[in-house]
Amino acid sequence: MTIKKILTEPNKILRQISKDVLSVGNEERKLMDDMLQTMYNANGIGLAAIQVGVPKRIIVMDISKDRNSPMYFVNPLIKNKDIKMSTYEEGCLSVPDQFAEIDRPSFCEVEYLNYNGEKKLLKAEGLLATCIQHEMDHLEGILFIDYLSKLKKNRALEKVKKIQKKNNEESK
Ligand code: K1U
Ligand code: ZN
Repeated sequence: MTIKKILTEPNKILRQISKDVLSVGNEERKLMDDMLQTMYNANGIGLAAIQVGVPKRIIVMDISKDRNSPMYFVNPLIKNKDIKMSTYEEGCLSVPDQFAEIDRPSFCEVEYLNYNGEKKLLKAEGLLATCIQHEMDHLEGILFIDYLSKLKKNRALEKVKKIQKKNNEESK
């Protein structure tokens, strides 16, 4: 398995709309394996394929404490969502070290294909619902900072650029 580079803001690739997967084969399963390793390595709870530069509608997640309950979503579709909203402090591996409270529907039902290409339905609430909606936004080129005011979004982006500059200087 390969640990891939996670793209960070600002990067136009992150703003692409990802394409449907026509069938779940070995290439997609290898991508899901690599994405999962990449996510675990970065201490994340979710990752969309576009974050490693692949514009396919594929997501991996693991919200368990012991990090041994991976979930794989191919071509996920929201079938139903609550009008009731929940607030969660979100982060994103593509917007390093920035966190903000974001409101999202507190419950959703998602239809998707699993690792073996079988059709499944997931009823999600709590962190699971928040995470799957955050990851599905990535498939549309949307980042959680897009929900913030212009001022807060620009502040977050400036901080990310500063961190990146510092990291680049340290690695020289
Ligand atoms: O980059 C990503 O899409 C992954 C992201 C997923 C996510 C976290 C929190 C709320 C919604 C979606 C992360 O894993 S950020 C990593 C992180 O620091 C974190 C981990 C667990 C809970 C909160 C943040
Ligand atoms: Zn994210």
